[in-house]
Amino acid sequence: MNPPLSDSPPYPASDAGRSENPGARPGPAGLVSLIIATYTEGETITGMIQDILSHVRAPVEVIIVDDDSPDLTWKVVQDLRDPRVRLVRRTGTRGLASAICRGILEARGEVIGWMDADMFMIPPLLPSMLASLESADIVIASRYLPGGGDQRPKARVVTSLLLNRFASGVLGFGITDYASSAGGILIRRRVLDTALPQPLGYGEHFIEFLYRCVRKGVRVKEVPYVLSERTVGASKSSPNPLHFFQLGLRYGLAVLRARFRWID
Ligand SMILES: Nc1nc2c(ncn2[C@@H]2O[C@H](COP(=O)(O)OP(=O)(O)O)[C@@H](O)[C@H]2O)c(=O)[nH]1
Ligand SMILES: [Mg+2]
Repeated sequence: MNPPLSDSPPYPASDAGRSENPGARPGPAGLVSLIIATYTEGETITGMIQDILSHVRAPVEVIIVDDDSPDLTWKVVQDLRDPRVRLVRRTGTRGLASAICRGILEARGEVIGWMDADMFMIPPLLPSMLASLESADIVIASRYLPGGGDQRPKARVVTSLLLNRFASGVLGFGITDYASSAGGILIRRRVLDTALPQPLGYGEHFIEFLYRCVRKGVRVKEVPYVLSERTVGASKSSPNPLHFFQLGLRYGLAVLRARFRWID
């Protein structure tokens, strides 16, 4: 049984945004750190980085965490030679969640976000997501609010919808798109003083990260977005139906684990 919510210490409601624990190398005031984990994203990454840099007015650092992609994604990023873009090239390991966590270790911003390399619909939303952070600690993009949508192939749309309905029913707190915790999310840095994502698996453990945050009183806001299918590159989560099914199962189990695991 989880402890009742009233036992949770009140979450700091100040709008200052700055963590009291800014990290070893704090960045300039107002810095926004945006993390993209990549594996074989040579065709998408340049456009994605350019879109981010053109839409975000605040000082920004884009952190790419590439797992030594055979298509040399890391070299594409390196060749941009843009001081706002930082590259972490990991060798001998793979994994979306651990790559995002590695990016969080690098991040110097007061605001930290992560998104997929093929989520081209997110950069134009960043200004309004950042504005929403003024009255929230976490902002996530949601497909299931009025104005949102999912334009991918039907099997993926239905699986995601069922999974998110399940997560919303089991975990609650009015969050409609728990799965966006793995991509399409901005957090204030100080949220990391309250909960940390686990560097395990694909995106499933981020659901628990988000749930732990809301249980501890972190204010979460959702903004609608329309997810479309990637037009270049290949999906890593659904190379075949069996893999996709297994992943769906892992997400379902992660929801139950999040709900019933004792938290600190
Ligand atoms: N660093 C790293 N990134 C990964 C890995 N697997 C997937 N990604 C990235 O995770 C994001 C989501 O992957 P994607 O193929 O779009 O999966 P889908 O949207 O679930 O079909 C993309 O930015 C991928 O490049 C991995 O093993 N390592
Ligand atoms: Mg994708």
